Parts: sequence; C-alpha cells; structure tokens
Amino acid sequence: MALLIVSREHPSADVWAPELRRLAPGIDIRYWPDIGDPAAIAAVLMWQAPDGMFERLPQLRAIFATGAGVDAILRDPRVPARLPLARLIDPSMTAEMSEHVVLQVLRFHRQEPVYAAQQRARVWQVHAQPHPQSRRVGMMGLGELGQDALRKLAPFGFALRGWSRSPRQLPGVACFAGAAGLGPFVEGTDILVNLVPLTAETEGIIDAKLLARLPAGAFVVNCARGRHVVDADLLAALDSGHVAGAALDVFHQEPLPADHPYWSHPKVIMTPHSAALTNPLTAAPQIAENLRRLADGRPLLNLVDRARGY
Ligand code: NDP
Ligand code: OXD
Repeated sequence: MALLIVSREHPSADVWAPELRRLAPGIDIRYWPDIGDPAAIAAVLMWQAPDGMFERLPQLRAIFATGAGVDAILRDPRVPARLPLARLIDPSMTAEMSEHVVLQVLRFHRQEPVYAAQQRARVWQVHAQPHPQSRRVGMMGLGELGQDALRKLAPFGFALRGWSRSPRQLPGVACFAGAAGLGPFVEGTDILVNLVPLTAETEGIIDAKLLARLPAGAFVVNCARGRHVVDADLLAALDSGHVAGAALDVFHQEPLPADHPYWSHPKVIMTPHSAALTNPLTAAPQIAENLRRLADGRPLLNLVDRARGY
C-alpha cells in the first residue's frame, strides 16, 4: 500500500516521510509528481490538490488533509466527493492556537494597544484596569481548538461564553447554540474570538448585523478563516469606534494584498495565518493510525462530514 505526499517542501527536506516510515514500517511513500505505479496508491496527504492528480489515481481510497480546516478541499470541484476525507487534529497545533488566543485576549484586556500608542507619543497615563471577571470572552466554535483555548483562558478568571451549532455543556462556560443563540451570545461578549469552520452557514457571519450587536467598545479576534468576516463591515465598525480593535490572522486573500486597508489600520493587529502551524512530528501518529485503519478496513479517525461541511 502506498501513500502519496503532496508536499510544499522538497522531498529531501520533508519531515513527514521519515516520521511516517518510523511509525508505519512497510508503508511505501511517494512524492507528487513521482507517483510510480498509480494502482498502489491508496491515500494522499495534501493541503491543496495539484491539477490532474486525481485522474491519475484510480485506486485512491482516502484523502488525509495536512490542516484542521478543510473548507478549501471541500469546495475544490476537482476533489472527488466519493473519497473519505480525514482532517488533522494535531496536539501541537491545538496548543499553538490556544497560545495565540490567550495572547490576543490578554493584549486587548490589558489595553496593550492603548499603552503602545501612548509610548509612541511619549504620554505617561494610567488607565483603570477592568477585572477579568467583568470581561466577557466569547468563543465562536466549541470544537477541538475553541474548547482548548477556553480551558487555557479559564485560569485568568474571565467570564467565558461559547457558541456552537449543537447545544454543548462545558464547565465554567455559558453555552449558546444555533441561529437562535447567536444574538444573545454576541450581545454579552466583550472580546469575540472566532474559531468556527468556514461553511455555507458561517461564511460572512461577522458582518454589520453581528458587529452592531456586540457591546460598544468590543474587540474581535479572528483566527479561523478570512471569509468569515465582511471586511467593509469590520472596517466601518472600527472607524466608528463601535469595535475598539481587531486581531486578524486570516484573510480573504492570502498573502493580503499590499494596498489592503488592514495593513495600516491603527486598530488592527495582523499576523500572517501563523496562529497555529501543522507540526508533522506531532501529527504523524494520526496519519500512521489512519493508514493502518485503511489497510484493515476500519473507520478512519477525524472524518469530515461532507454534508455538515466540517
Ligand atoms: P472543529 O470541527 O473541532 O469545531 C468546530 C466548532 O464550530 C464546533 O463546535 C461546531 O459546532 C462549530 N460550528 C460549526 N458550524 C457552526 C455553525 N453553523 N454555527 C455554530 N457553530 C458552528 O474545528 P476546530 O476547532 O478543529 O477548527 C476550527 C477552525 O479553525 C478550522 O476549521 C480552521 O478554519 C481554523 N484553523 C485556523 C488555523 C490558523 O492558523 N489560523 C489553524 C487551524 C485551524 P458543533 O460543536 O455543534 O459541531
Ligand atoms: C488549518 C490552517 O486549518 O492552517 O490547518 O488554517
């Protein structure tokens, strides 16, 4: 059985193959475009499909994504819908995302942008510091990443709330669900963190209507996908002062075009889709396990539900 790796690295620099060979001895690993006998290839490990790949793989039985979010794969018409798609749940990526969320939440909570602006202007002025109990941090998305970030935020004492598609109960978190729960969730959120997957239901969800429901002076942290945000609406809310600041890791177009207003906006903090990176060393055990499951005909781990879109 062979695994085809579509890597952004040169094969000699790629870390997946040595780790997978160690964890799943006997696996035949090939690199696109040197596929050898296509009939032997049972699975492909990829972020994006190269043109013409699927036509050349008649015996392919599964796709393993190298990312947690699979929206780009799901909307790619070249990817055969009959193939099971497994996404990645990588403990190192989860930990990195939580670090990013804690960093951005604390940055806004501790008024860091205000003090940074004061330093540039040589202004010495102390501002009253709200207590964490009075700061309501709302997590959109209570999956792998959202739940871990909430656990890491809990020790600071914030008033935590969360929103998901199906009802959930999490200790110490006020939970809201579905379309009916969105309004009450947003209305009580001072720092909004977005960690929902990009689907037909969530595209453009951070729009003028949602932003208007946030309390005046709220903050937005988007680390899911750029297409969740209607950029013109967020910029208008920042310019009016209704939203006091935004930390954005993801954008409609990546890299963000050089003339985009976010680059120089005084209330925007940007990172280049670097909140959480896939670590092949910690992710490889899941891929090795899924290769074993594929060989034995057992159900794959972390299968994406195509109808749900995540
Ligand atoms: P999960 O699938 O584990 O969790 C998704 C959560 O979102 C679930 O709680 C789900 O609800 C909820 N959700 C989905 N659709 C809706 C909806 N229509 N309304 C309300 N809630 C909804 O995803 P992960 O936590 O692993 O990842 C989340 C996203 O993070 C990824 O899809 C990706 O876009 C992004 N990401 C960004 C990275 C970066 O570096 N910036 C890195 C990795 C991921 P329910 O619980 O009911 O299923
Ligand atoms: C992912 C990402 O979803 O990198 O894995 O954004």
